[in-house]
Amino acid sequence: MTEAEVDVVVVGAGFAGLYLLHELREAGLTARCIEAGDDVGGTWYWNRYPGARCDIESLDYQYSWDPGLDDTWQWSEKYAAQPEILRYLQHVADRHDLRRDITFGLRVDRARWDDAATRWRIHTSDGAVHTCRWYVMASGCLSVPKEVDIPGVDRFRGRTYWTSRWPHEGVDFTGQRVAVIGTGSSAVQSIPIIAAQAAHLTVLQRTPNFSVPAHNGAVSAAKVEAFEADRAAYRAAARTSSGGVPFAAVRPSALSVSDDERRDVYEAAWAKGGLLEFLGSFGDHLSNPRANELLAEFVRDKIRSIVDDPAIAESLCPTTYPIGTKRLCVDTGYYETYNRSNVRLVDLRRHGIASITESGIDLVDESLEVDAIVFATGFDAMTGAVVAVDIEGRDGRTFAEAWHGGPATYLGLMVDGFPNLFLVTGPGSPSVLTNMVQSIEQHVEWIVARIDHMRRDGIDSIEPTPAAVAGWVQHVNAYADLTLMKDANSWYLGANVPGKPRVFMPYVGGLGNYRTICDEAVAHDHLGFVRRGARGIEVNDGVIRRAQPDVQMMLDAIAAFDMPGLETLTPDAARTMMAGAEAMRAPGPDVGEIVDSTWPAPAGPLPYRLYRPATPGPHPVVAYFHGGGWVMGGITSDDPLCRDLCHRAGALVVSFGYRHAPEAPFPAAADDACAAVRWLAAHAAELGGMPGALAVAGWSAGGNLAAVACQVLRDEGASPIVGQLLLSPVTDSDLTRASYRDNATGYVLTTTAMAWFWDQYLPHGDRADPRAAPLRASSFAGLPPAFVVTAELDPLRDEGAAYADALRAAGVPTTHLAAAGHTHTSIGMVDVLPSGAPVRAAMAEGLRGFFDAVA
Ligand code: NA7
Repeated sequence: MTEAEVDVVVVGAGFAGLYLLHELREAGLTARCIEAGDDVGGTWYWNRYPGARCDIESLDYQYSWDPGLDDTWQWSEKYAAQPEILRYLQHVADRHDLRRDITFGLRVDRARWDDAATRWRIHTSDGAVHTCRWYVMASGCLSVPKEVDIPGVDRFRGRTYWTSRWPHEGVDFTGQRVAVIGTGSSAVQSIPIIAAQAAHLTVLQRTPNFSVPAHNGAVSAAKVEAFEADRAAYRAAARTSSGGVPFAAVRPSALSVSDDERRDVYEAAWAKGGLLEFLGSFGDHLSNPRANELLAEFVRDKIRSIVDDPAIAESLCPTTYPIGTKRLCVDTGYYETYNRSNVRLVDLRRHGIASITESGIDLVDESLEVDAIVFATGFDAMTGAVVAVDIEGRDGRTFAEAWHGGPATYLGLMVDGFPNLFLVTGPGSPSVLTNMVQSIEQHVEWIVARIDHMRRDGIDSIEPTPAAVAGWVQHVNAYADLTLMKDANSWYLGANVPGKPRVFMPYVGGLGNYRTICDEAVAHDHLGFVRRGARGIEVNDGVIRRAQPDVQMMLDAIAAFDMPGLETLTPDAARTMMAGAEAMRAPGPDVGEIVDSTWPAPAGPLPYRLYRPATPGPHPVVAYFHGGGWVMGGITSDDPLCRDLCHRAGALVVSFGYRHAPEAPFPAAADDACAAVRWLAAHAAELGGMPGALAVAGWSAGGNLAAVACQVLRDEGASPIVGQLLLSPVTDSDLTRASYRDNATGYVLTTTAMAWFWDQYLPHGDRADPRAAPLRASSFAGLPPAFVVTAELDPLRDEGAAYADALRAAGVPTTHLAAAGHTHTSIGMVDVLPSGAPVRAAMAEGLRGFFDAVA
């Protein structure tokens, strides 16, 4: 057995492996690249089927790291075909003399981490062992074909072909009867060419795909002009873009324009061709089901207009998933092919495959005789090539164990327990949702910079912490949840491979955003990583993106305004600022009726706003108290939230005005809140409420007032309150809890603003009075059942949790919902931040629970 030592072993000599070799060499490191194929190319080495071409325009789908390369290469087509892309990669390998560091025709079978030696030992198919400090899997997202899950493949006496393993010498189908199984991108590209050659072609389709025309031809003059005007700026724009391709910025909603305008935009995008332009023709195709359906129906109409036979056209129309949630195909004459007399479409949803036979394919109701079968059945995508290697990390941990419930990575780049092992375009990175070449370049540069840093700073090993991985997995999922991407049984989800865990693998947050996050992790002293070496063990545990993705976008937008802190304003100026923000927000759902009136508060009449459900009454009743730190706000300041609660809980919500500090300091607001509940209990029936079914609810300072009202009315005896819903409530005047430090700044409500609110509300008196700080109550027994919501990124988080604990300890039935990744304000941002909707649904469920218990 031979044993060779290099600094880095790289698996795969495609776009990623070649660039890695170059960068490692530039950094003065030794590297060995191991490649199963007989030459460079990766995906473009293997996928040689007829018609194989890239669905990203050639000018974008090329390296940007070697500007001189651009002068030595000219693409012949807008979308380059596989042979040309392969020639390009061969040209790059020649230009930089990369082949001398590559061993071809070899596979990596096993990889073992030797902790004592801080080395990987890589076992290859020739029996050799390569020892290295760093091990990089640049093995591709679509490189392991999916196993064929149809019985009888071995019995077939004709020829079988896989699009992903096409014979190098090509295939001549002249005079043959051919069957193609599958209708993904590979099939959509190859079917028109096979149909033109074969005597007869049968396409076996299980799920139709959406496809848009490529309109291939010469590279567009406009594109060349944009690139040549300033090459560096063009590439820089690609690097920070969402999809890795320079693209016009934010587009409006498809629902914001008239039908005619929308049709014009769609027609123009169809005439131009290409998937990014088409899907991106409006901004909300992948997030709003109604917008998506408009685009989907446009394509279906195109299919109906192209395909002569209406029944075949309907079979080709996808109806079971949103457009764009499976990779949108880009074709040349695909739908037209079904007008040929030698082509037949078999819809497997109606005539399933029973088995493959000696002479063809048995459907459940028919036998097809064919000479050749083409499997265009896809890949074990994104994880297949990684788990194909038997990898054992620290303490014998295997990838199979680490990814038991689905792939889990930090930034798509590293996995806990596998030191110095890097993935290129791994699950959890933008990869296949972007221009792969740009994503690859970002990964390669980040990885080589880490290796360089380790070498310079005497660090032997680096790996992510389990918390960093868990946090990233949660972030990737939360982002996907904001889109429609999980609504299709796609290979992005692993849904095409039987038994594979359903986890949405690519990061939908976009390349530019992702690049910022990767750089931020490094800039924050390698947040989420453990580094071991000469300086000892450095653990910087943490989660890089704690906020929900939409909450983070909101925080970024707010930060851009650079608004003054509340504590720097007068109360009136603070009120004006809050009112200004209210004017810009979405209104929230419709309710049956809204009535504004007044109620007789202790110091004179105050306003209330009543929200009545659209359903027939009488309804259970909620006395609601708005937020605003006892200083700001009013009966309409939580309007969207009140509408939402009314709509979801089917309850009559009455938002009460109460006196504000500093003009009316403590206990004015508390007294008003208690009086409001007593008044509502007495007048519920007249307002259309259900007697005996009254809950209190409130957000922030309003949550404080709701909690206080429960205590005061309990102490009065015979309280009418059947439940309390407290959203991020103020429960204590102690501002030293951990959440006041963790979330002191950066999440809208700051610790200093909270101190300022207390100074307005209770400037001189006793802040330990339970009517101000209900957590200081001497007893919590006998209080109404509670539903307490706390937000992770809120200074008030810990006092809300403490209140829930105190209630529970006193035997009060209590639900505590700790909303991950939310701030003090985000849960109430109805129709603005989708991630708050599940929390509000749970709150409404909580209210229903209070009422059901007394029904
Ligand atoms: P895809 O997109 O995964 O397509 C595979 C196709 O094969 C798809 O239509 C599948 O139908 C079909 N398929 C898979 N197994 C079967 C069986 N057992 N019976 C019938 N049909 C089957 O792979 P491609 O190679 O076309 O494209 C992969 C990516 O490469 C593409 O997205 C681009 O990014 C480039 P199903 O949808 O599962 O019903």
